[in-house]
Amino acid sequence: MKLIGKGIPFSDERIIVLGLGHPGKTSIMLVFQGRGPQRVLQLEIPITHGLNINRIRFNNREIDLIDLGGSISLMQDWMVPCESWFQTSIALIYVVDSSCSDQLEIEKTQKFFQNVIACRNRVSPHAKIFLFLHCTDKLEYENRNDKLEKLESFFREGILESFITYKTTLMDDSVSKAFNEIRKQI
Ligand SMILES: Nc1nc2c(ncn2[C@@H]2O[C@H](COP(=O)(O)OP(=O)(O)O)[C@@H](O)[C@H]2O)c(=O)[nH]1
Ligand SMILES: [Mg+2]
Repeated sequence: MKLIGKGIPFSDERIIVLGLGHPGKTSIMLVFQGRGPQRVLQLEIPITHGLNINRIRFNNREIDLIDLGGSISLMQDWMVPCESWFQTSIALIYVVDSSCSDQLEIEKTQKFFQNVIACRNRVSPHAKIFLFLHCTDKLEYENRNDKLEKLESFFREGILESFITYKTTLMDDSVSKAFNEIRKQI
């Protein structure tokens, strides 16, 4: 049996949170744990090293929320995620900084999203997939919807599996709303 730390065993169910760079994975996890988004935005969040694991409880279930952020830099070939992370995962949340204007970075994270899905298909094909187009507040208001629609289409290119997209920001309650929806689906 694997241990979560201090001798506590891993839960049988896990949600994994992934995404390249610093799109807001840890912040989103803090909101999932019940912190107010505005408060989270004010925190000085240190860069995640290795794994960040938090146990959440709902509907009499105990679920490990695992932020794989820091592990990505430890991957030998970082474009191929380690399959063992996907074992017992019931959901996979992929986070993208929707305000990123560097096309190469966007292509890189889209490619990684595809690899993550391929990995999920091999190891935990029943895990639900959710894409968070995050930091929407950083997009110019005038062309925000256009930009988000284009980004979503780009992420859907070549993906046959169904997934749900949420457009989120810490500036409102969109992250907790998205999580309430996710809880109903897992
Ligand atoms: N403007 C804005 N900043 C955000 C939002 N979410 C996270 N951030 C900031 O983005 C930075 C990186 O967030 P963090 O959660 O550490 O990202 P991670 O590296 O993916 O875990 C931090 O300074 C956060 O305060 C958001 O919705 N809007
Ligand atoms: Mg982090």
